[in-house]
Amino acid sequence: MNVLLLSMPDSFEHMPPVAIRMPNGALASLAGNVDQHHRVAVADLILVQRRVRETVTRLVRELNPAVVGLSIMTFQRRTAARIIDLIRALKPDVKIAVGGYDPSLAFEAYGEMNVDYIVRGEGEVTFRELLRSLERGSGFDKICGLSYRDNSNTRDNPDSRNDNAWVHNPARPVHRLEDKEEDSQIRLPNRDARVLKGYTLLGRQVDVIETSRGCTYDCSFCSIIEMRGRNFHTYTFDRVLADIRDAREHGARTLFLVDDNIMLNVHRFEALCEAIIAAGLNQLDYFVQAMTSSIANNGETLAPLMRRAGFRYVFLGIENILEGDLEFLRASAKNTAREDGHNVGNATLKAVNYLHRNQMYVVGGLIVGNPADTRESIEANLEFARRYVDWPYIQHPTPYPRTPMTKEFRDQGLIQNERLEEYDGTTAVVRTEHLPAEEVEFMRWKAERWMKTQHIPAVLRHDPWFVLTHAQKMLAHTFRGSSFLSALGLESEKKVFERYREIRSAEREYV
Ligand code: B12
Ligand code: SF4
Repeated sequence: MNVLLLSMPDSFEHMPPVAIRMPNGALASLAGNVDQHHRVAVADLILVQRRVRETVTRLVRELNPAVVGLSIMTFQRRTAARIIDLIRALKPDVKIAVGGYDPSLAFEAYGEMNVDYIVRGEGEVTFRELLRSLERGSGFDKICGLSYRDNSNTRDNPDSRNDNAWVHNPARPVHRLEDKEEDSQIRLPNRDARVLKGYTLLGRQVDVIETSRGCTYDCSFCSIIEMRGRNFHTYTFDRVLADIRDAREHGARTLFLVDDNIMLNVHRFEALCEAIIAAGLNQLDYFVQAMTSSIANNGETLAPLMRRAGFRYVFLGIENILEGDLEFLRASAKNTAREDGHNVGNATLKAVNYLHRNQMYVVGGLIVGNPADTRESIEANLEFARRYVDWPYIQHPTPYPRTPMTKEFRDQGLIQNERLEEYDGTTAVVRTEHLPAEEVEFMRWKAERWMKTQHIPAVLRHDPWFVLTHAQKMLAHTFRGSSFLSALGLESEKKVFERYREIRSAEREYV
């Protein structure tokens, strides 16, 4: 069977496509896990952000897929709907499957779209079984994690239009990852299936790898708990190293570890660093996401080891520097430093220091605009970012489907914007008890643009050619909305912000 897998073109403020275009890890993993005789093509539409319609049209015509699968986040739902309509118009009888966080957690919304199957939760085994059933015509009722339309009414009675009755099979238990049985294993991703080129992270070819899945924390803003429950499963080091080698053989020089929370088991992570060094794979640059507590509490040995293994950027889930906000975000525990078995306060500064002392850069993940936030509390977080982080990754709390936070915001009547395509993390869609959403976003936007420029010298040292050839475009992206007049101080920042929002709104029309 010919299968086309697509990830959406929508990007957000902190991932400017001029510098960052990463592959979607889920699709290559799905491609590696269907039965070998299928012909699968993976297209990450971020690589053709301004040519989506032409590219999808060309791929559907060239590949003539029997099944098309789309991977979708919530802020990409509108684009996904447009792409689905386009595919249907090009090939009315094609079977369309959707998966990823948004279809899994907001499956009702997809029930109303022109799709045939919703894959909820982990997809490798479900999708493999779906293709088998389609090939054999054997029905879908045994496939855990699958939602499908029950057309029996339409079959029995051709006049009936009741073809919208969705059947939601029971959830699929999360995969243990270490399974040895051939049919239940998750095999390596199939990177050969990718049909578009141009992946990059600051000028170096980038790929993603996974070493584990899951998390046992329950931060209120995170979708993970509802997606897969609180658990943590790991791949063997042999598999991880094979995956790294495969990514390198496919040209990658930078690897992004997409684990939900790799730092849950620090000893394992240290052993993984050792294994990377022993295998001589530490010449690659690694990006990883980390909890501040793990780095603060183990930094003495962990940070030097990470550096030797090739880790260069660490995305720290600081979330907020104020205790009240951390409580709202349910993120206090993962940000607490411990000494001699006792809690000794916020772990952030300690973690930042360990990373800096070991020549690693801190991508500072902060969330501002929580219900109790005032101008002063937001400014305190922005000031922290100015002083201590190398690359700011500041977001606003966003009510994604089925997170605990979403319920709280709804109960408090703080959600100001229901346009999901703006739920990209850097558009404030909820107000605080004291400030409207626009004001929160304006404060962040104004501060963050300048913070980003401070990191240019560090990138210049590492990738001079990239900076020399792309600096102008990157600055133009960071300062979108600015004008000659605003540079001279003859136009207010608010005016520039309005223009930036208009540009951003036009950018979102990908299809
Ligand atoms: C790594 C990661 C990133 C990386 C992305 C790197 C990359 N190119 O893949 C970075 C840091 C860049 C990133 C950015 C963003 N991310 Co992010 N990210 C994650 C994270 C940690 C892991 C995702 C991952 O790759 N997992 C590994 C793969 C294999 O698993 P998977 O994606 O779940 O896919 C499986 C299933 O979902 C399913 N599946 C997926 N697609 C499909 C398609 C089909 C057809 C089928 C059948 C099945 C299927 O099968 C897959 C295999 O089992 C998650 C979750 C978390 N713990 O926070 C958040 C998460 C996915 N991100 C999220 C968000 C919101 C974003 C941002 C918008 C803002 C932000 N928070 O930073 C940006 C947008 C990026 C952009 N396009 O511009 C949200 C999505 C919420 C939602 N409801 O949409 C999550 C869930 C975090 C959260 N807030 O809860 N992210
Ligand atoms: S620690 Fe990270 S992955 Fe775990 S619940 Fe919190 S935000 Fe989600």
